[in-house]
Amino acid sequence: SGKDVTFSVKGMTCAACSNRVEKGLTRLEGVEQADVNLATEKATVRYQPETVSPDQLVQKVKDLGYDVETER
Ligand code: 9UX
Repeated sequence: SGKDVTFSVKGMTCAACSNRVEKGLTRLEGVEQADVNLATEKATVRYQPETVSPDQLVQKVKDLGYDVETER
């Protein structure tokens, strides 16, 4: 179960960046899966909405030092 959200992550310039973002998101409570693609600059996260919000996911990425563009 869980919900999926996708947003753009800007400022990743090597594979260690995308791995860092992916692991950081995955370690958040309520995150079931996180995929971060360096080439497309997309993060797709499956999360439990009872536990964590998309805003918190975005904030985590910003805390790691990257910029986020959300889709609408
Ligand atoms: Mo690669 Mo990213 O040396 O913050 S880890 S640029």
